[in-house]
Amino acid sequence: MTEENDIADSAAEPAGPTHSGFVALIGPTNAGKSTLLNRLVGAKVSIVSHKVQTTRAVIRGIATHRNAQIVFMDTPGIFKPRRRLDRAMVTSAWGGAKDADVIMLLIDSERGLRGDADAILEGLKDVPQRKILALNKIDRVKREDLLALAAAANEKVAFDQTFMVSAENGSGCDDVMDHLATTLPEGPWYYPEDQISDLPMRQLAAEITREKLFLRLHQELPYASHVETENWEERKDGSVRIEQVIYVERDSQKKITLGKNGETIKAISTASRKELSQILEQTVHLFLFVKVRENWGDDPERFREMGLEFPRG
Ligand SMILES: Nc1nc2c(ncn2[C@@H]2O[C@H](COP(=O)(O)OP(=O)(O)OP(=O)(O)O)[C@@H](O)[C@H]2O)c(=O)[nH]1
Ligand SMILES: [Mg+2]
Repeated sequence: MTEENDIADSAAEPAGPTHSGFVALIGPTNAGKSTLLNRLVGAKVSIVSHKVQTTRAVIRGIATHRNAQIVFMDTPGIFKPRRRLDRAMVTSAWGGAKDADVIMLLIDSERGLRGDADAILEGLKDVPQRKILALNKIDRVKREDLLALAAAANEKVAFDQTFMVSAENGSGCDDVMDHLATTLPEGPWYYPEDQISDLPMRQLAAEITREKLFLRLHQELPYASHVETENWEERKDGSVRIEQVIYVERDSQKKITLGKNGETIKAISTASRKELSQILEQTVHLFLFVKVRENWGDDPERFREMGLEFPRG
């Protein structure tokens, strides 16, 4: 090995002991967990929408800060489940919490403890891990309201630390990273330095299309749909051909997804293709097919594809 290589190698390895650990981001649906994950990792790893129940399974995003590798686990929002898919999502969120070294509860500070946040605080009481609180969307609320909210939440659960952040504009996020980097246990890194996610590209591509579908379609349709990548073909000219299937439950939903003269599916496809081209840094030819599968919400195979346990009964 040349001397030059020696220097390059030692620059890649952080000096001093390394720290690492898993941090589960849990919270009510729409609190901004996925937005925060992307912000902390510094790349789009998990999809985001203004609608509730966007994230469906645990997604890992890997960040490095100082000597620490922090593996964030984005989880589905916790809410009162109704459908089988809901139940699987909520189970997966609490499962993510169980696997973590630290649990970070994210609360939308505009909504406060109303609704599901209160029930989650109740559930957190029995969880043995170290817990930290992050009040998100502080760009939307007055400081005195934040202090009152922090006090109310800390009365219910003994949080090690409370942070006030805006996942949207990044405010307060460095404090979170500093805290985690210094408090996670000493230990080797779990992933190669440049890895930011453990999601296979085919699945991320399906998620990107699902995000566009969430943003474009209204009411119950997003929740009745599911996207899978069926085919991925790298072309000699450096481009990639991707085929995806959008599953819906009824023929009427298929019609809405296609839109008049195919306008809706075209808009979804264009938006998804543009973002995929950026992420993959290559030309993308995207082909979307809409299929009716009445009972996809009760099909164990679809759950496996999503990385969810199939709840029996
Ligand atoms: N103003 C503001 N909006 C935010 C902030 N963080 C997230 N949002 C918005 O909140 C909405 C929900 O964000 P997500 O990241 O999808 O929320 P989530 O908690 O992952 O939601 P689920 O996956 O459905 O549980 C999106 O419209 C975001 O743009 C923030 O700090 N400030
Ligand atoms: Mg999410």
